[in-house]
Order: sequence, then structure tokens, then C-alpha cells
Amino acid sequence: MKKAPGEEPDETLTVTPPKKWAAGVPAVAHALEYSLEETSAARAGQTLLTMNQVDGIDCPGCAWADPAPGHRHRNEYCENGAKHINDEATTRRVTAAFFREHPVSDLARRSDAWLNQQGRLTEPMVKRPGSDHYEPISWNDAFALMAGELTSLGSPDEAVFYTSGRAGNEAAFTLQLFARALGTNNLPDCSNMCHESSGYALHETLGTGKGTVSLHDLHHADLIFLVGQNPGSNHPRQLSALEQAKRNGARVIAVNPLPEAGLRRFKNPQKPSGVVGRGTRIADRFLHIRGGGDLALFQGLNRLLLEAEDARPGEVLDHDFIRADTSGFEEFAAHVRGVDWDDVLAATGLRREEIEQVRDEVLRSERVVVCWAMGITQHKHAVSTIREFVNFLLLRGNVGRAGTGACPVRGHSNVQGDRTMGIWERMPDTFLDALRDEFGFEPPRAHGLDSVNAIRAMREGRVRFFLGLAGNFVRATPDSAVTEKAMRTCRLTAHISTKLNRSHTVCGETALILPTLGRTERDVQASGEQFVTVENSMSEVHTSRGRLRPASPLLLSEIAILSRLARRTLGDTPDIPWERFEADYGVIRDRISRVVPGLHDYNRRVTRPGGIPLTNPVNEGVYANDAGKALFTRNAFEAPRAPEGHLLLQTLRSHDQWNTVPYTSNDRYRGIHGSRRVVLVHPDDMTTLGLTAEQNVDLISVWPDAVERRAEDFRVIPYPTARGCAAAYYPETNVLVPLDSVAEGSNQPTYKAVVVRLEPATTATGAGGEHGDDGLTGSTGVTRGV
Ligand SMILES: Nc1nc2c(c(=O)[nH]1)N[C@H]1C(S)=C(S)[C@@H](COP(=O)(O)OP(=O)(O)OC[C@H]3O[C@@H](n4cnc5c(=O)[nH]c(N)nc54)[C@H](O)[C@@H]3O)O[C@H]1N2
Ligand SMILES: Nc1nc2c(c(=O)[nH]1)N[C@H]1C(S)=C(S)[C@@H](COP(=O)(O)OP(=O)(O)OC[C@H]3O[C@@H](n4cnc5c(=O)[nH]c(N)nc54)[C@H](O)[C@@H]3O)O[C@H]1N2
Ligand SMILES: [Mo]
Repeated sequence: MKKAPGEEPDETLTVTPPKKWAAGVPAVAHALEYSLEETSAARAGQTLLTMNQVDGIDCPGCAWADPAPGHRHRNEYCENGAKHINDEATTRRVTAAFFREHPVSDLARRSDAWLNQQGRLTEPMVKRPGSDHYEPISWNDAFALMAGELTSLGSPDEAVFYTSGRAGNEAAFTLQLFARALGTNNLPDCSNMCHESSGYALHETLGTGKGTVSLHDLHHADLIFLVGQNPGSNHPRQLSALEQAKRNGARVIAVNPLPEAGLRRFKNPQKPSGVVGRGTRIADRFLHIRGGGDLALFQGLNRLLLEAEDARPGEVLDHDFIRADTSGFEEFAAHVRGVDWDDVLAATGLRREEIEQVRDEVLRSERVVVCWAMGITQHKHAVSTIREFVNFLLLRGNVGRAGTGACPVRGHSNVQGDRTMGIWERMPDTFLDALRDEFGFEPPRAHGLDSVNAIRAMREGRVRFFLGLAGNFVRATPDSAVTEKAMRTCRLTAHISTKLNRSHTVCGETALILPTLGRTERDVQASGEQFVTVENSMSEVHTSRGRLRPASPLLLSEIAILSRLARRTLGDTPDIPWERFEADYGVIRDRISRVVPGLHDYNRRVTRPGGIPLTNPVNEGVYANDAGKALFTRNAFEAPRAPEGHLLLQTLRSHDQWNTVPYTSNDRYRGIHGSRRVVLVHPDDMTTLGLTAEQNVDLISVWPDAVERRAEDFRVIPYPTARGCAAAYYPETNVLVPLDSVAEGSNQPTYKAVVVRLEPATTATGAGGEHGDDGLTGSTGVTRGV
């Protein structure tokens, strides 16, 4: 149970066996318990009933697609979606009095969960140079302060504008327009840390950054791979789609170092059979892979497919497709034939028969989909792993046909839409040309800073201004001590936020909190009530309309904040009508329709039931890369290795958190309750390393620089993870991820491959391993536990 908002939690750790199925009745009960605690029942119910309905609110949780209109359940949401909604719809409020009581130095000591539980931000606040307190500021003065800073920069590239994938399309478009009109492409976003590797690999090989799979494809696939994702906690509605696919005869192969509950069995809470029955088995086959072994697995599999073709020429590969649509096959084939089985088995921890059985499943399947998420993208060799998935799909023509394709499962509800709107530090020239033609200014062409490079630039004193549109930059990014220090070098940091988080406590010389409307809330502007638009993981663009009374009369919408800031900073811009943008979001959509391909006639088409399905050119046989073909690639064999006495640590989400925001310290499906400072280790590795169950340890990461990165006082939990691989929660462990440890090509932090050693804790509390402070970082890079 959660404590009252004034207190830090003090539960004790209890561990029960991991669950064998996900969702079902307890899930719904847990969601309701959460709603009733956070808000009044009426507010909760009012929001939930419109969630993911036509003309309702888009769930601010994950980006999973909605079924077609007419096929939606009356309760088209999951337990976790209900939690996210109610976290925003809470009736608790953070007021000026709260900030009088809690200086920044006090807030900085609080846990992420505590900060979030204080409720909704209600009025703009400023922390002035030298002060330890946030104090109220008028909106007008806040804009003047920011505009003053921006207009006095030596170069527009000294400003950084970060976006988190919660922001809707109109706000995202407005922000990128402002940044580019100011003169910078410094538009890092959470996608840099999420599916950047997917976008990079898919662009290169298929000429698209987006997935090629629709819900319909998934429903009609014969074989679905779920690689490196935990849908039971992070995309629960994907389980409904998998249930449907299985009813149509699909088989599912899950690949994961952890036997996640949602990969095993699903009890659909929206169906009577889900309530009383055994539910649906999800994975027919589970590959208990070593962390980072996926490139090896797919290279081994691709080799087996080539050998099957040798044995039965003309029967295994799709030669017509390979000839007409692809290039690079011969070089790829020669390379993969040379892959060494000993390497594959060592990297994956699998037996050769297991991979041969997968080959047999593939050979029996006409239509194959590969789904993946953070277990793949957050590795050093993420890009080559995803390119190898593409090789695998191309071999049998599993791209561009119904029931086939590549499915990067997106995280934030609108992370994909934000990219479509131009939130990217390296938008292509075609987009920048369209922007120029529409708004009559020349956008900067030099690439801007992504998230990791923004931190590097801050560290070197090259950034003076930081604005965050949603999100929690200092907690989402790696190397917490380095990042926090870098952030403090800014002259002004400002955050457009709904709730308090750690980023508000890591301030530039001057810091601003700019409180905004959440997606659940009614948004009324000069022209009347507004809606916003978003794009899901399957490229469907649709509306989202909030219904609740705003948390405070002083809130401004994200678009109002950005438009006013732009006007104040840039002065009169005859070709960019900021005032009209704020008054009527339809005016922004009109402009978007002339800049973004596929969104012509945006205002009319987007309000149709189901919205606008953006077509992926790949599904029309068009590959928009230089070659104009789907590319087979040669990927050097690579697998992470932890030296003797070390483990490969992945940092992941519990069932009860939204990214950087833990709701409680429980992780129900994994059987962990009462503490997040735990590290999951295989019992045999515990024996080898001389560890005992629930022992207090420090985690120390190993990286070739002189800095010691230590996360203190974790409890060791024996857990059926793959040998050599450990797991612990994010963001408490971000302190361990070196800033320079990034994926090749995409520059994405390697959150799933941190080499660590475990040492007996230096500051063990012995008090059950729970901490008010869940990851305070000092300037030494040490995470203190108490
Ligand atoms: N409730 C809830 N929902 C969410 C979020 C949330 O925080 N809470 N976050 C949202 C966001 S932004 C995102 S990006 C998604 C994230 O969704 P996920 O990608 O499911 O998130 P993670 O918790 O990082 O889990 C990674 C999974 O990959 C596995 N894995 C780790 N390393 C490897 C590996 O090397 N190989 C393989 N095959 N598997 C591996 C892990 O065991 C785990 O099951 O979820 C979104 N949805
Ligand atoms: N170690 C490790 N680090 C990771 C990851 C990992 O797996 N391991 N995953 C990475 C991934 S995939 C992602 S996507 C990032 C997430 O990084 P972010 O997107 O930056 O972080 P969130 O925790 O989603 O941001 C939560 C905050 O957003 C604000 N917010 C919520 N709703 C709204 C809204 O409607 N409007 C506005 N303006 N603000 C709002 C609230 O103030 C809340 O505190 O973290 C990355 N970091
Ligand atoms: Mo994400």
C-alpha cells in the first residue's frame, strides 16, 4: 500500500515466486485500487470510459494501436493505462506553499516516487540564482526571462529543446518550428534513448524509420517473434492482439533472458473466459537467451535457412522477391555461412537443437512478424542486431506482404508522432525544404544535438539554455552524476511538466517550472474547445480529447506556452502566426498538412473514426533509401561479454512504474514487493560469486575510464534470469551507465548491457533494503543508499 504523500515508503522486501501469467482479474483490481487512492472514483471512471474510444482520450501510456472502430471493447484499456491516467488525474496539488516548505535541497533528497506523489503542479515557479527555493512567477515574467536568455545567446546552438513522447503532434510541431526559426536543430528526444537504433537500422535497410506491421498483419501472421520486450507490463494490450493472432492459428516464439509472466499466459480481463479460465498461452516456444545474444541467434538462424535452401533448392528462400526487391544478398549469404556455431552457442546460451527447432517453425510459416523493444535497441550492437532481423525477414519475403513485417514496439504514446512532426536533430532536407516553403525562413541544415551529445555539450559549457517539453531528462539519461553536473552548468533550465520530478531539482543558475494541462484535461482556447492528435506504433494518426476540469486555473496548454515563448523571443514573424496557433490548433494542423507527407487535408481526415492510417512505403514496394531496394547487410559477429567475476546488467522497468516514475516499490509479476533496490541474479551465478539470498551489495560498473560508478545497497534476489545476466530497475541504476557507452550508429545509451561487479554493501542499512532516497547522486559519481 502507498503511504500518505508526506512520507517516504518504509516497506520491507518480500519475494514470492514469479507469476506464470499476466493481466486478468487481479490486474483490474490493482488498477482500481490505484485509481481510488489517487482520485475520486467519479473522476477515474469518467476518464477510463473514454480511453482509446473514438473521440475519446488516447491512453497516455504506451503506443500500442487501438482495434478498428466498432471492434473496441467498452473498457479498451489495461491495468497500467488505468494507472497512468489516474496518476495524472490525481486530486493532490503542488502549490506555492509546498515550495515554501520544501527548498530545492530538500526536494533533491526525495525519491522519484515521492516527488511524483505530491500531485499536480499548479502554477509557474522560478528558482532565482543563488536561491534554494522555488517561488511563484507570473507567466508573463517567465516568458520574459526565457526570451531574454534566448536572445542573448552567442549562438542559437547554445539552446537545447528536449521532447518526451507524451507531447501531442501540435505541440511537437510548434516546438520544432520555434527551434528552427530561432536557428537550431538541437531537438533531442526520448526516442534517442528508446527506438533510435530501430529507426537507424530500418532507414538504412528498408528506407523507413517506422514499423511495417499493422494490427491486421499481426492478427494474420503464422509466426510472431517477441524479442526483448515485456508486453505483460509494458504493452498489455499487445497481449489481446496476440490472443487474437493465436485464435487465428499463429505460433509465438519469445526470446528473453527473463521468463516474463506476460510471455507465458494471458488471462484477458475483458472476457469471461479470461476471468474464470486458464487464459491463453502466449509463447509456444521460449528461448532463454543471454543478454545481447540476439545478433548471434539470428545469424545462426539465417545460416540454417541458407543451408535448408542448399538441401532443397528453390523451396526455402523467396528468390523472386530477393531478385526484384533487394540487393546485397550474395555478400550477406557468404558472411553468414561463415558464422561459427561455437560462437553462436556461447553468445546465446542456447542449444543448437533449440535454434534448429526455430528454423523448422519458420519453414512451416508463410507469414512471419518480428516484434522487438528495449531488450534489443539498448545494446552496443543494437543496429546490427536489427539489421540482422531484416536479413531474416527478407530471406523469405516476409516484408511488404499481409501478415508479415518488422514491428518495433514503441514506448511513449506519441513518440512516433513527435518524429513525424520534425522532432529530430537530423530531419532530412525534404522536411526542412517544406518547412522553408511554408514559413518563409531558411531552417538550419547542420545536424543538432541528440540526448547524449547534448549532455556532452553541456559538460563542455556549450549549452546555456535547456527547455524540456514533458519528460524527466536527468533521470532518463545515463551516467546520472555526470548528467546532473552537466545540467547544472546551464544558465537557465525550464520544464513544461504536469508533475514534479527529479529534473526540477537539478537546476541551472535559474530554473523554471512551467505547469501544463495533461491529456486528460479539457483544453479551451480563444476559438473554443480543442483536441490534439497523436500517432501510434502502427502509424495511425488520430485525435485525443480530454474531459476533466484542469488541475488549476493557472495552467497553460503546451501549445500556449510554446507559442507565447516563440512570440516573445522572435518578435513579429509575419509568416508564422503564433497567436493563431494558440487560439485554434486547427491552424497548426493546416500548416502540418502542407509540410508533412501523408497528412494532407489533416483537419478533416483526422476526425474520421479511426483517424488517418499513414501508409508505409515498404508495403507498396517502395524503399526510400539510396539504393531504392531493401538491403541485405553483413553484420560483424558481436556479443557482449562480462569478464570472470562480473555480470551483464540490464536496467529495466518494474510492473508498477512509468519510465522514470515508480508508482510503488512492487513488481507483482516478478514476485518482488516492498523494494526497488534489488538485483536479480541466477542462483548458480550467486554460488559462483559467493553471494547469498537477500545479501546487501553495491553494484559497480566497469568501464575504461578512471571514474568509479557505484550504486549502493541493493539486495540480491535469486531469479531465473539467463546465466551471467543480472537485472535491476531503472532509473535507480542509471548512475552505472557510462555516457560514452552507446550503440554504434544510433548513439543510443546501452542501458541493457552494463558490465558490473557486486561487492558487499559499504553502507548496508540492514533495514530491509528500503530507502527514502532511491538514487541520490553525489558529485563523485557514487549513488548513496541512505
Ligand atoms: N507500464 C509501463 N508501460 C510502459 C513503460 C513503463 O515504464 N511502464 N514504458 C514505455 C516505454 S517509453 C517503452 S520504450 C516501453 C518499453 O518496453 P520494454 O522494452 O518491454 O521495457 P523494459 O522494461 O526495458 O524491458 C525490456 C525487456 O527486454 C528483455 N531483455 C533485456 N535484455 C535483452 C537482450 O539482450 N535480449 C533479449 N532478447 N531480451 C532482453 C528484458 O528481460 C525485458 O523483458 O514500454 C512502454 N510502456
Ligand atoms: N537505465 C535506463 N534508462 C532509460 C531506459 C531504460 O530502459 N533503462 N529507457 C529509456 C526510454 S525507452 C525512455 S522513452 C526514456 C523516458 O524518458 P522521459 O520521457 O524523459 O521520461 P518520463 O519518465 O516518461 O517523464 C515523466 C515526466 O513527464 C511529465 N509529463 C507527463 N505527462 C505529461 C504531459 O502530458 N505533458 C507534459 N508537458 N509533461 C508530462 C511529468 O512531469 C513526468 O514527471 O528513458 C530512457 N532511460
Ligand atoms: Mo521508451
